[in-house]
Amino acid sequence: MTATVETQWISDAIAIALRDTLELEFVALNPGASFRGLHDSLVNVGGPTMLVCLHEEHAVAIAHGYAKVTERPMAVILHSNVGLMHGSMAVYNAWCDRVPMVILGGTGPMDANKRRPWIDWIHTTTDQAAIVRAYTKWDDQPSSLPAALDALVRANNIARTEPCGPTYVCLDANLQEARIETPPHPRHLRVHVGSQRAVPQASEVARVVEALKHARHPVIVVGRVSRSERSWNERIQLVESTGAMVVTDLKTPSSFPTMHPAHVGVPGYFLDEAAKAALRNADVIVSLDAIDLAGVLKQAFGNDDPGALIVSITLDRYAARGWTMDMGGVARVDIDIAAHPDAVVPLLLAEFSDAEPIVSRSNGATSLPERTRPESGPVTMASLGRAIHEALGERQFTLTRVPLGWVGDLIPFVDPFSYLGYDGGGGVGSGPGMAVGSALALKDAGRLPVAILGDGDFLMGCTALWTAVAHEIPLLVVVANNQSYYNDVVHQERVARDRNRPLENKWQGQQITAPTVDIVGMARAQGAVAFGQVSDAADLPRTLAEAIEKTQQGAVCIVDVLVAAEYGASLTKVLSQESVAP
Ligand SMILES: Cc1ncc(C[n+]2csc(CCOP(=O)(O)OP(=O)(O)O)c2C)c(N)n1
Ligand SMILES: [Mg+2]
Repeated sequence: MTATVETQWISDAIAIALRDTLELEFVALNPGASFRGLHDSLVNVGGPTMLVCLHEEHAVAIAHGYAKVTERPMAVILHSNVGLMHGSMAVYNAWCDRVPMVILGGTGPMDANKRRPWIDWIHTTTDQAAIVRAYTKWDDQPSSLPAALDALVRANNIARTEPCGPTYVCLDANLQEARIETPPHPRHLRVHVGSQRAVPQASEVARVVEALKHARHPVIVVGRVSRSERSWNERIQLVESTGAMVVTDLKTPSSFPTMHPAHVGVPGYFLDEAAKAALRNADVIVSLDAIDLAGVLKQAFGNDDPGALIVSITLDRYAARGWTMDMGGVARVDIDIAAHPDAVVPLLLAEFSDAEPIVSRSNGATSLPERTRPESGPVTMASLGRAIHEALGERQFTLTRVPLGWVGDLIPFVDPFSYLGYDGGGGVGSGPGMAVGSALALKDAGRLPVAILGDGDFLMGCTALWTAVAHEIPLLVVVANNQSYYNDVVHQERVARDRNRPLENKWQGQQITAPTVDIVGMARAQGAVAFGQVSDAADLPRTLAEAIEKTQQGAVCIVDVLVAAEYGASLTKVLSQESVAP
């Protein structure tokens, strides 16, 4: 803003450093007195562009959604202890999703003599970062301007270093509000950002090349990879020149064209039968940072030895913390490469560059389900998916989220931005906020951001949409409204069967029907344009077309669609298995 204003206060220097040194373009926040100094500096001196949020959980989710697209951190400021507590679930989601994020907080004054009665005491804690330490990469609470700038530079670099994650710097309210006695040393003005990518050992890469050259049925399981178009193309080339088959999932963003003949089965949260069969038939299995590789293998092989040679390419060991089990199980691995998959694929590819493209040894081509138009009657997840796909037409789109009952072939993934994956930590309520952050990152990119959200997810997080309206971030949200927490209905049914209880009781405590929630009203209350409730599939094409058009004109649009409360048989089966549930 007014960059000419002299930086007199410590928070002025911090605000400017966030923008110029850390290169953070946006800061998401809900206000709080513990950072009133920094807030004043952001408003009157400069810094990242402020995004105002109605809940701290949304501030973090917005930064999460932004990082999913850009692979860069957004700054978030969370008010002393209470704001941090509100934001903590979303921090956990960001941690599990390995996205970069720089979180700032306020506390104190730590000098008890300077505390205002009552309020400063209840908002001061001795070790505020303890609330999120188990699922952040690093934290600090600096006591001077130079120390604060150092802490911020370090927080930024650590957040951006793979495996990425959130970092947290707590700024004493008194420190922020103090005058600058000695101007910061110019070294602090140095731009110091960017991640360092670990280089894999050549001998280990050579072993993988040998294995792939001799493999008759290689399978590549793709997990956490980047949004780089180049890496996307390299994966396709590697698959085509090795004749591998590919398994992807809905937990991670689109990583391989789902309609490619080498793509096996339908991406989901768990393996489908085709993917399991491909893995059982494999002689070499290469994991490109698959989430819970041990769990992937367990789904295909149970406790049996897979027989195949297993290659794991992941940096995830560097994201190890003791509190959460988010690293998944310990996989029996034959070749273990500690590097980012995107750094390894080109090295493998180089050894196959002369090879005749095999394209695929697979017969597992997926094809789009038959379209039976015109559809009418009650809406199912399948008919909703087909209608959205149809309405999108030739447009470039990004699905920021799909609901739990989604079937992964309803809308094919054709590029690295087709789909952004799930929420990381399974924390419901993040869908709207993450959609807003992703839509912000996609603004002006010529892509239509589309979030397809469960009603439970929408209702927990829908005030995040106010931020999209307030900051003019176009976004289309389709609510797959089954008027229930259906995921948990499936669980209650399982328990009812085990215990021989009345099956019809599975709905109790799970339905959102008495009263039904006015989702359209909730959306309009945020300033969004709302459509529906649509309950007949015949009305979907027209409504979706109108909503898409309005979104393209710059609106935030919500379409409330009443969908049948049911999941596909395979998801129902795996969800309700013993000890295999989200
Ligand atoms: C914060 C949080 N609370 C509760 C849960 C448990 N949970 C998992 S899925 C789910 C249902 C979500 O409902 P909705 O978004 O409507 O999806 P549906 O299952 O109906 O398709 C719930 C409550 C959770 N994962 N996170
Ligand atoms: Mg629901």
